[in-house]
Amino acid sequence: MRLTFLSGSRRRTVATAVLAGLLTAGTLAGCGGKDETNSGGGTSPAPSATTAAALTIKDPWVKASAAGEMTAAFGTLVNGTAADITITAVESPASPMELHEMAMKDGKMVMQPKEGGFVIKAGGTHELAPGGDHLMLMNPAQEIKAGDELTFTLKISDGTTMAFTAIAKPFAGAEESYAPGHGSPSGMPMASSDS
Ligand SMILES: [Cu+2]
Repeated sequence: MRLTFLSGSRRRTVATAVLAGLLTAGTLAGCGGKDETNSGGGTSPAPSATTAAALTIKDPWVKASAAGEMTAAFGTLVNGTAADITITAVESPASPMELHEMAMKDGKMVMQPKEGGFVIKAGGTHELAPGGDHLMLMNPAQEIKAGDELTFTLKISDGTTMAFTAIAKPFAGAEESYAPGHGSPSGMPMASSDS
């Protein structure tokens, strides 16, 4: 299986090369030549994703679930740049998506949309894990079976994106209840309600 996020460091190298190229171009004005601005089919996006190229995710996975049942994607985001990266949204063909955090509401931990998105500090990591921040699949169109590979696209505040593939696996936890007022999920059992 090919995981696009694995190429992060290579793309970072490319980004560095592009930057070096710009500097060189400034010095050798007019050596223009063949860069990638017009190569090939024209279907690939502009090669400007320098920030996204340095954002990677380790061990991405999705909790297997039934069609129409909320579930979530996890992994460890790694910021390889010298600047903070803010993830403002996430998309997937598999489901409408939201960025979620866990928060205390009325004495209970519930999940809710993360105001302002996820911030990954310069050179730092940001864990997405059951019981913490996660990428929420609000309403998967189809059953997500163990072994399925789902693609996700993270949207970054500078306008770039970062796509990755996560594999589905069974998991008994991550059944947090949803904060009231954001649309209530019937059939989302509460992990621990001992109040
Ligand atoms: Cu959630």
